[in-house]
Amino acid sequence: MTPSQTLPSLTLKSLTARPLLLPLKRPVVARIATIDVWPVILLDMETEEGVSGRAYLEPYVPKSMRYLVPALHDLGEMLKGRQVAPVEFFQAAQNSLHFVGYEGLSMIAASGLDMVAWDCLARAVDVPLCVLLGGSVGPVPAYNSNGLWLKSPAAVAAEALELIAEGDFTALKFRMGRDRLADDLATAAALRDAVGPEVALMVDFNQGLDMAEALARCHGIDDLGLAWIEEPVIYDDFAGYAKLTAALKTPLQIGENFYGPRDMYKALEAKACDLVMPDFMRIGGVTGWQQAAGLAAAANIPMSTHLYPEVAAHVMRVTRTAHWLEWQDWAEPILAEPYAVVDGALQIPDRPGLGLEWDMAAIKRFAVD
Ligand code: SMN
Ligand code: MG
Repeated sequence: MTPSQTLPSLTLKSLTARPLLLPLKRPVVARIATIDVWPVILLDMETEEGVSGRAYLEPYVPKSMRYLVPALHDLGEMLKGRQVAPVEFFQAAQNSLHFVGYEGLSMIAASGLDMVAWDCLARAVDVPLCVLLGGSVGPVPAYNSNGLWLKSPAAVAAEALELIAEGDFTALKFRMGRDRLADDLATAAALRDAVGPEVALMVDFNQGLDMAEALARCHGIDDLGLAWIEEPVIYDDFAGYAKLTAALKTPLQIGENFYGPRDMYKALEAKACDLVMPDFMRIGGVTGWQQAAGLAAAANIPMSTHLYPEVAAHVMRVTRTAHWLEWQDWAEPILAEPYAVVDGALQIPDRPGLGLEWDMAAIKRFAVD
């Protein structure tokens, strides 16, 4: 049988990056920072053949958009006229910035380019991204990470019920790092009481502790039956993490600050964690994720996602050690058709690519210079 059509070859025409500031329904209140508006950079890739790609970045800090937007436009200019080949684009972007270091903002820009290029390619062949990657459309188990910041025990318990109701979730993440261990313990008790024994609970310290505090605090919560303890100390202290991992019964989770698969390799080599959860803007988009997923598979380490729930859903369908998808709805104000959550699982829509379409009126409303 001969194929009915040849694979389209796409030629990059332009990459446009548009900065937005979105309101957050539940502001982020962590030990190291408070965030009440959520920066989002919309990425639109156009090709000479008329196929376009869409993805976004969410770089936490509004002023970082002033550096990332020109960097993204520059990468688009650099690659203009070339065949859209995400793996090659990612490599070219990294190579072009290597002498200033491939981590930090360089990696975030390269990851954004990568995600939008993958979307473009999947749209060109008219299949959902997970299908292009060799998987199939289906549900992806998720935990709700929309809230449960550093509030009072009663407020956390009440909010937990709202969060479960957002999609019949069976897992939630809450934050710790209050002034005293007793306050964190009271919050955990109120939360468990509200949600019952079956809901899985993850805890995130958002890097808020030093090693001495972390030893005391993590031992103090080690008998609560938590699904994981995330980032108790500063993200790159792999020696400290190795010590905690060895000392604790509860699985230790890190990864949202791995800049590329090499960082994850170093963390695994140092036995710095039991679980990993790379973030798409830091691990290197879809391309970096795929490389990291190979490492996790070889090491038999469960792999969860961080932010970017739509990209996360697609790659989790082809991740050998897929664990939990972190669900947030923070980009939804600008999405025309957000993904649905059913029975605690994110549902991949049967649309080409990532299937993201912009709500143009909302984009106008939230645009910044
Ligand atoms: C987090 C995510 C987004 C903003 C601040 C903190 C957090 C997480 O570390 O894992 O969800
Ligand atoms: Mg975290």
